[in-house]
Amino acid sequence: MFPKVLIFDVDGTLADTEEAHRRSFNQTFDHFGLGWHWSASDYQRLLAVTGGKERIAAHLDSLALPADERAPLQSAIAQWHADKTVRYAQMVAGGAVPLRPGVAQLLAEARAAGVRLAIATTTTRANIDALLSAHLGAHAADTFEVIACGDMVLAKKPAPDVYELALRTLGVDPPQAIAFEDSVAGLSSAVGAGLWTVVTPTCWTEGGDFSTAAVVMSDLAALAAGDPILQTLARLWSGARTADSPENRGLPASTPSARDTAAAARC
Ligand code: XBP
Ligand code: MG
Repeated sequence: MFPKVLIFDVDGTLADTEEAHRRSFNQTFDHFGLGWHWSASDYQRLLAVTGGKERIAAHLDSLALPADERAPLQSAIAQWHADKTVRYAQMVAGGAVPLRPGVAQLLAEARAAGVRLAIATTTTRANIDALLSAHLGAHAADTFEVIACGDMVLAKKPAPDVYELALRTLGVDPPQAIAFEDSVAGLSSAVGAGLWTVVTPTCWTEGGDFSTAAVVMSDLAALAAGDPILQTLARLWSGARTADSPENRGLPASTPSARDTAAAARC
């Protein structure tokens, strides 16, 4: 028995994108002469704030500035974020950020099995289109029946809104779906929407409290031990639906793939 739909987070789940986001933010800050630079450790801390515009605002709030200096900067955030989005989209459109291990395989298996696919993310549609077209071809966005983005809901993750929007648009109830996430905020959002959730942390999000996840592992390829990923996933998911307690947590995480190790080094 397969779930009706798989709902994927984007950043950190479909691809380990946050280094590209960080570099894009810093290029924008340079371009506008702000004198800001987010190091990897700055950015890992700032990732607790979901949404690029909100992240910039949080950084601005942390600066000791007189009100008459702060106000014009606050009103420029949308312009800076638009510039950053163009830079990020150009960076990923060229294929600089690969899909994470197992993602392409699971998407292909799901399509072949008639399992519907959707996205629920905090990022923008422009970023999604750039990433997907780099890896899934010109009609990449058609792979996902519903693409729910951050600016389509009032409250971004960890609020459940973006997953609830995806489920409502799909016309699917939570028990018929599986969510895939990489972060604590994303897990809270998916679980808040009632979803059985697989977490594959990256070096930016590892070490979070993933205790409400159904499965936590280094990447989706770890589910491919001998069987198709979808088959292993469906077995865990349907087992969880029949068993009282979620007996599927804590699967032996795979040894980090070379790419994950590289990502860890980048972090
Ligand atoms: C992660 C986020 C996003 C990205 C940056 O999104 O919180 O804000 O870090 O993208 P996801 P934007 O839900 O896919 O993990 O600058 O477009 O917000
Ligand atoms: Mg994410």
